[in-house]
Amino acid sequence: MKRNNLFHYNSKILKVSQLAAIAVHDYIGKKDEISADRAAVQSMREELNKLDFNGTVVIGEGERDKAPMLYIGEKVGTKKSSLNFDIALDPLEGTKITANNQKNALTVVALGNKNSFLNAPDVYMEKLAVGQDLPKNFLDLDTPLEITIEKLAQYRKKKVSDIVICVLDRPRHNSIFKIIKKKKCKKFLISDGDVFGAISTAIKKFNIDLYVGIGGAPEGVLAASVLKSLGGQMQCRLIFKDKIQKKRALAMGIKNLKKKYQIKDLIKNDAIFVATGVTNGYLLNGVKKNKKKFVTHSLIVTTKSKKIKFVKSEFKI
Ligand code: VTB
Repeated sequence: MKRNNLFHYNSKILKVSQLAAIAVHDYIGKKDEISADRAAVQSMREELNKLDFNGTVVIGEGERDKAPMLYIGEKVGTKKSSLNFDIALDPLEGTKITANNQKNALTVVALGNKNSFLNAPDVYMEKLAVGQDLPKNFLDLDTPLEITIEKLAQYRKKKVSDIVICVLDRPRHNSIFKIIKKKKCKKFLISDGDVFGAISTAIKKFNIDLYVGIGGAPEGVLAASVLKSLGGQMQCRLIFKDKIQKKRALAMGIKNLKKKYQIKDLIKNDAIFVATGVTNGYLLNGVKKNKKKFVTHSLIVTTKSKKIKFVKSEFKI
């Protein structure tokens, strides 16, 4: 198989995320997370099954017994092709945000050659992310955050008090908030949606220097595919709350449960990442509907293009 066959799927994968956002439109602000998520999942599954490849979901909607569709290991595509791809997806990144019509909900899909993505279990993950133009291996989860902030200020030629740090607004991050306060840095709080949080560090207009905190592991892998393409850095470590989660991870092939993952461990090969706005957000506008059409706002970034392309599309009703 030619390596670049993957990139023939750019527009097809884009459409999968656009149609999922359209499917969710009617559930925005309806206080029903489950139905919103289900609409995105069903649409993605239907559309992926129309594509001419053998796809395997490696990052998906949980385990087979818990999620009826798009579970880890599920086969998608027409399955009649000789092209084998892996798929990482978060059909609705921000179910709560969607249900409450808040900022930043996205539909997210990434497509990669076989074994491109770390097969991460659906557990929490410690994450650190920064943008471009920093020395190799800049991040280390075991370095005290104060020191990382000071080093970052030095390399960015900024005052420590001008360093902007994005964090998910959760009580589990209280120790991070204390450090941010002590160092007088600027906090960029997000209520949900840390795919955006991590990738924002590599998109100049947000002026975010560092993403730090604990979010979902699937979201970590998805963000890593963007950071790999844009030249950012990330370090992550899985967090297991009990023996059951550890056992599941071992069964999925994770050998070292304490491993600190770099981008190259999370994304091992070429990948395409697409996202479409569901609600208005920092990154993308949400899906809009009028009498005649839906209007979607998406982005696509690949390890080949190495830059973000924004796409606005119209779909007749
Ligand atoms: C994380 C984050 C996601 O939900 O999974 C978070 O990675 C869940 O965290 O981007 P809590 O369990 O603390 O709510 C998101 O913010 C949205 O899916």
